Amino acid sequence: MSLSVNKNAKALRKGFLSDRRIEMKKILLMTAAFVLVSAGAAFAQEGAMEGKAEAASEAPAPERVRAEIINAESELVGEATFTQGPIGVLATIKLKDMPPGPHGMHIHTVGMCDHADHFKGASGHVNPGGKEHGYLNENGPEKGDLPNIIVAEDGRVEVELFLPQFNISGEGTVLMDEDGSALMIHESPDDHKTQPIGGSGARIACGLIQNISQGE
Ligand SMILES: [Cu+2]
Repeated sequence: MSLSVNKNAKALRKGFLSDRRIEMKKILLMTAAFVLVSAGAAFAQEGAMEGKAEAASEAPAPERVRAEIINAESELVGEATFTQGPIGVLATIKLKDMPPGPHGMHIHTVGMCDHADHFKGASGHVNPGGKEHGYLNENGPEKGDLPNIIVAEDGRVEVELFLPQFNISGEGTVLMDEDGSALMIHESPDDHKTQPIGGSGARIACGLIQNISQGE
């Protein structure tokens, strides 16, 4: 664009176009047309960029969230991933350095894992329906109830679990609600019946469920 303007200016200085007014008109018309086309293209591009900005402001729902699991000494002992499926969430949980044997495990309502307050900040089990605790309780279960994990003698355990009662985000019961949620592991087995936590005792490990990238 600027090149053709320069050419025109040079030509004008030489008096070349003064003898050829018709040619000049043609060139000017062509230049004007080019300006219009350029302006149109720029406008279209701006529109496209605005569209992109709008899409970015509505962040897409996360399809996978993670939790780094810490023990009561705040040491990292494992991790969990929660992947959204067509109905519900598929979880994988890997732990090490845990006391062998069965341990109660639940989704607690608040995304907070502070070992200094014995993970109490995570509050109780997710239970929007006001049910009683336990899979084997006729007035249960709570949505946050999960099966026990059974840690091997070497302190490790790895499980895959389907949580049809949860979605990661959106409507209904979701892991990523306003105050988040936490995966909690207790000292003792959950009998799936006794109130309020199946007799599973102290909170020994906690994973804050977060929308963070895989990092792998
Ligand atoms: Cu619990």
